[in-house]
Amino acid sequence: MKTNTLIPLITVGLATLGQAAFITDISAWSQFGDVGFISGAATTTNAVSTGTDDLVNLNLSGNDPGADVGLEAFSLVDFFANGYTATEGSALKQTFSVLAGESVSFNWQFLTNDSLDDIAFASLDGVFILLADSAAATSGPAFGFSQSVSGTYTSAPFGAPATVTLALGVADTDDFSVSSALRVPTIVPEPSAPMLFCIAALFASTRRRRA
Ligand SMILES: [Ca+2]
Ligand SMILES: [Ca+2]
Repeated sequence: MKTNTLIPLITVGLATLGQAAFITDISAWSQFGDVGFISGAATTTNAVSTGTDDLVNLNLSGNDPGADVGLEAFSLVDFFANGYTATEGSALKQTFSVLAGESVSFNWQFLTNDSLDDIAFASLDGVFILLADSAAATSGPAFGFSQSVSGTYTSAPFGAPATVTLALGVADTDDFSVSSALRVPTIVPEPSAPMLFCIAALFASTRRRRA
């Protein structure tokens, strides 16, 4: 697992946050299964590389999604304990430091062709967060998928400095076929929060250190 030391970017808006870095650099994240991009956004799918999960090949990277046991170990979650029988999926994750008062916040978009069984999730220090399931994807076609739904996740502010691990993933449940994707395209402005940290800051700090 790659671990990056965060240079926190504290902001009252978006001006100092590196959206471009967030969108274009997934190399600083640990990856499990199929992780790539859709329209410039970090994206993970549950589509196998051979394309046999779907009528068209929706795999992004050439890497197959992993089995549920591996996905759980990577994402630090127990799907069954949270009501889901995950079969296979993919995820990306990052470990970083937060200061007291900071939150983790991101926009997400769930894309799916599966009307029944797929889920998009996050895991923050092993706490399972359901972002969306197939039934919630009622916003219509997007990026070649038949249904979609978008949202924003913002954690509660951390009460003390901490090192936290955030995973973002998508999984088939109950069966293996008909695929979905989770996009995390942008950071979220939280102008009312005095000590907001967005995950995009991580990418920005990584790129600055590499420069
Ligand atoms: Ca699949
Ligand atoms: Ca599925």
